[in-house]
Formats: sequence, C-alpha cells, structure tokens
Amino acid sequence: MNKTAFITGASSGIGLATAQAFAALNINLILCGRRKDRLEEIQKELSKKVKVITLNFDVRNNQEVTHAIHSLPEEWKTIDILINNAGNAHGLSAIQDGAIEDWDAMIDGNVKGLLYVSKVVIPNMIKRQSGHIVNISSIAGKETYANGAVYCASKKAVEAISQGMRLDLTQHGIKVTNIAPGAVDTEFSLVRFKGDLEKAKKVYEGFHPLQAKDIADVIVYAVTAPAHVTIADLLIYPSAQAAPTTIYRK
Ligand code: 8X3
Repeated sequence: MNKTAFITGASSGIGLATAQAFAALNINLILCGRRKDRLEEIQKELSKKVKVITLNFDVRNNQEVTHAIHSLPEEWKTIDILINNAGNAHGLSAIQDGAIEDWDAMIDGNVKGLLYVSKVVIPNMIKRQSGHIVNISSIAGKETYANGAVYCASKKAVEAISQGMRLDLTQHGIKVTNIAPGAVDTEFSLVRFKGDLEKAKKVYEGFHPLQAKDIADVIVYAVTAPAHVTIADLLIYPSAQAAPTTIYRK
C-alpha cells in the first residue's frame, strides 16, 4: 500500500502495534510521541520495511503539535491515515476525590490533544478529498463506570468528535472510524495507577485480556476496507468481558 500513516502515542501499546501492523502492509509511518528514545528504537526496527519519520511532541501542547507537524519535510506532508491513539487514564477515584491534575491531563490529552492534531492534519485531507481518521475511544466512551467519571467523559467526547467528524468530513471523501476497546493489556493501567505494578497487573488477572495487536488487527481491517465501505464504530471486548466492570475471571 503506497500510503502514509500518522500515529500518535506510537511508542507503546496500541500505537506501536498499529505501527508494526502498518509496516507489514508497506504503509509509511510518521510516528509521534513523547518518548524520543523509544520512538527512535522503533524507527530503527521498522525502517527495514518502510519509510519512517518520528515527531517528538506532547499532544497537550498545541504549539508543539502545530510546529512539529508543520515542520514535516515536503515528501511527508501527504497524510492518508491519521490514527488518533494518544490518550491515557489518570487515577481511578470517586468524583469527590478526583485530583485536578488528573482531570486536566485526561481532558487535555484525550480530548484537546486529539483536536489539536486533527486540526493540523485535516485541511490537507480536504484539499485532496481523501483520507481516513481513526479515533481510539474506549468502552468508557459508551458506558460510564464508578470512579471513572472524568476518564469516561473524555472518551465520550472522543465518541462525539468521531460522529461530528464523520458528519463534517464524509462530503470531503474522508472516512472516520471510531474504535472502542474494552480491557487491553498495555501500559494503560500502569499509567492509571501511577506506576503501581501490582495494582495494574490485577486488572488483567484471571482472564485473557485483549492484546494491543488485537486492536491493531481491527484497525488494519478498517483501513484496508474497500473504498465504498466505512467501518464507522466498533466496540471490542476480550471474550471474558461483558461490560466495563463485568469480567469473568477464573
Ligand atoms: C480502557 C478500558 O474499561 O479500563 O479504556 O476504561 S476501561
């Protein structure tokens, strides 16, 4: 596939697995993230297969985002696929106990960051009347669970933005796919629990959680669908999960 994908949060988890899956499909990669060393290691590995460039920025900083994307060399300016993957949960606590810094981090990263990146990438897609935006939401965007009000709110915003993008961009030949995973075994819980490995491990104990690659496979399915097919919205659970907090553990 002679295409270029722009992936945020590409240094780990779903972003990294998607980069690997795209490299296998010959899709050139613009890998974005905060961890420069990790991005460069991944670049070294994947550039054996495709062209890879890295961009180092924090999606929460609009100036950094805009500057980084505008500084792309000319031959990288045509972005066919945008994977809005960067995002995290910070803390898991009742609304009355939530920390303002955690709320800011989730709203700024998961919502505003996605908007900042999209704002810079979309005009060129409109000019070419072609493109595909994949927003990584969550089951948290569909159902709210106790102690997760703000994370769930941030992902509900992603769902609304996906719908809104589809309404505004379909007429310009741009597909929008919303992907909502349940429990995926990535650094997600480690970040949510601020590095508490024991707590993070417990989330995925007693059942077979989704792996980042499972979500990457679904993203590949969406971006390789025929031109007349848009995978608009997908909810993906591990087979042991029936709702955000209903997981059958052995
Ligand atoms: C990740 C899934 O259920 O922990 O977004 O919110 S959940």
